[in-house]
Amino acid sequence: MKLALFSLVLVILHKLQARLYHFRGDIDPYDKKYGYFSERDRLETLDSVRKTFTFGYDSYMKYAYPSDELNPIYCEGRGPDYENPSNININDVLGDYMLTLVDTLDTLAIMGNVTEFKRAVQLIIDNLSFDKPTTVQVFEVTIRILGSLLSTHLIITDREQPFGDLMPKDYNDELLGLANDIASRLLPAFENTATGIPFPRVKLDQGVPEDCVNETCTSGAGSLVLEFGVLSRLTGDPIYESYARRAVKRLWEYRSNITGLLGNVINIQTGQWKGQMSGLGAGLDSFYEYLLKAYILFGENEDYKMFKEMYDSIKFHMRRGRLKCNKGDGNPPIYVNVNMKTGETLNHWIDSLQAAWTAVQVLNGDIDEAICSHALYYSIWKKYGVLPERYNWYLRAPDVNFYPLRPELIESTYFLYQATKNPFYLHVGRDILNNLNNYTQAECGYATIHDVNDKTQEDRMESFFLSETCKYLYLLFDKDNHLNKAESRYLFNTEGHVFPIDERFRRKPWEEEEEKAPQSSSTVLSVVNVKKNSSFSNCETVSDEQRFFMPMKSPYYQQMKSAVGIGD
Ligand code: DMJ
Repeated sequence: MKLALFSLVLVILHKLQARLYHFRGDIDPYDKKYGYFSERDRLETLDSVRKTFTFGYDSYMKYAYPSDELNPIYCEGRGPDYENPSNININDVLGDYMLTLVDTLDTLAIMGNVTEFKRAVQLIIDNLSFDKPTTVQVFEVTIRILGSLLSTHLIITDREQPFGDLMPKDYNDELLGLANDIASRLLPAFENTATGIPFPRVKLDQGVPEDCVNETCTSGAGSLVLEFGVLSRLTGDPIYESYARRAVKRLWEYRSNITGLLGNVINIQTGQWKGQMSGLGAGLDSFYEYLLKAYILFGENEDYKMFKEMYDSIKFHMRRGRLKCNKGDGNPPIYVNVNMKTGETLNHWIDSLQAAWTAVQVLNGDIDEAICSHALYYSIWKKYGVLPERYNWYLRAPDVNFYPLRPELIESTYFLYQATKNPFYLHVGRDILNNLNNYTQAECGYATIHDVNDKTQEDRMESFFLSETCKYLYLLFDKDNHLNKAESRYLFNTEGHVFPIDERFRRKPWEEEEEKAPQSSSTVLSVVNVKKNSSFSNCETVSDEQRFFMPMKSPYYQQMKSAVGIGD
C-alpha cells in the first residue's frame, strides 16, 4: 500500500515537473509555444469549429439543397455538368443525389445535432432516388454515398444510442435499403472486365457506359472493401464483398515482383500498368489504408499480411532522409514518388492527399514516423496558410496551386493527438481552423482556394468539407465525444464515415461454419485494442517527453521548416 502511494506521488511529481517546465525562463521556445493548451482555449475552439460547420451546412441547406454541392460565392446549388459529360472533375462526384446532405449525415450525429439529424434523414428517406442518368465514379459513390448511408444506418440502429436519441420516427431500415440500391447500381462495373478489376464509372440507371475507358487508378478500384464488406455482412449477400475483394487480389497479383510496389493506373482488361508511378498520394492512397482498415474491421489475416508487406516495401523504396525522425543526422524524412519497377525517384512533388498517410502510420503504431510525416505537411501548410494540391520539395514551391478544402492534414492531426495527447496538435488544429476561416470563408459557405499563393477563391465547396474536414476538427477538440472515449471502437472510412468495430462484422452470415468457429477474433481484437496493446503507442504508453514537449524535437522541427523555406 505504502509503495503504491509512494509511486503515485512520484508519478504526480514527475508530471508536475513536466508541466512546470513550461513556466521556467530557460525553456525551449517551441516547448513554450506548443507545450500547453488551456481548457478555455479548447472550449473556445470547439465552439468556433461548430460555428464553421453550421455556417457551411446551413448555407448548403438554404441555397443549394437538393443539389449536390453548394457554390459558396454565388450562393447557389451545383449539380452534374450535363452539358459537358467529359468534365469528370465535376461529374465523377456529382450524380444528382443530394451529395452534400448524404455525406454530412454522420457529422450531424457526431456533433449531437439530434433535431437536424432526424430532419435530414427524413428528407433523404422521402426524396432520394438513385434512378438517374448520371455517370459517376464507382469509388466516389462508394466512399461518400454508400459509406455515409451505412454509417448512418448503423448509428441509428445502435441500441445504446451513444450520440443521443437519433432514431427517426418509424424507421424501417430505409437507409440500408438505399445503400443496397446504390451498391447494386455499381455492380455492373465488376462485370465484363477480364481481370475482375472494375470499370471506373457507371451510369446509375444503365450500368457501364459504352464509351467507358478500360483504365482505372489503383485506389479507385482497390478501396471498396470496407463499404462493400459492411453491406454484405449486414444483408447476408456476399456478392458485394466478393467483388471488392477480387479486385484487391488482382491488383495485388500485378504488383512488381522486384519492388513489391503497385503503379497508379492499370488496364482492367489486360492487367498492364498504364501508370508506373508508385507513391502515397492520389491514385494509391486509400488502397493501402483499406488493407489495414479491412483487417481491423473484418479480422482477416490475409488483409494484414498484404498491408504489412506493402508497408515494408513502401518504407524501403519510397522513404528518403535520415533513418529516425527524432534521432541522428541527415535530411528530414520524406516519402517520394518512385518508379514501381525500380524504386528510383520519379519526380519531385508530393501531393496533399498523401498527408493522410500519417493517420495510417498512427493506426499501424508507427508513431515516430507519423510525427515526422505530419511535421512536413504542417510546415507546408504554415508556409501558405493552406495546402497546395502538389508541392515540389526540390523547388520548394507548389506544382499545382489549388486547395479544395481537403481534410487529410486535419485527419492526421486528430489521429496523432489521440495517439499522443500532445497539446502541440491542438495548436495545429486551431491554426488550421483560423486559416480556414480567414482564407476560405465566402459569402455563404467555404470556398476552394484557387491559388495558394494569393488565396484567390473558386466557387466550389466539396462535400468532404462538412463530412471530413469539419468532423475531424470537431473531434480533435471535443474531448468528451463518444468516439473519443477509451472504450469506443470505431473505424473511419476514407471519407470520414464511422463504422463500429463490432463482432457482427467478423462473421460472414453466408458461411455457416465460420459462425460456429469464429475466426481468430482474439488476434484481431489485440490489434484493434489500441489502448491495451503495447505495440501500439497511445496516451498511456507515450512518455511524458512525447506528451508535453515538442513531438518532433525542436532542432529537427526547425530543420523541417527550413527545408520547406519558412522561418518561425
Ligand atoms: C475524400 O473524398 C476522401 O478523403 C478521399 O479518400 C480522398 N479525397 C477526398 C478528400 O480530399
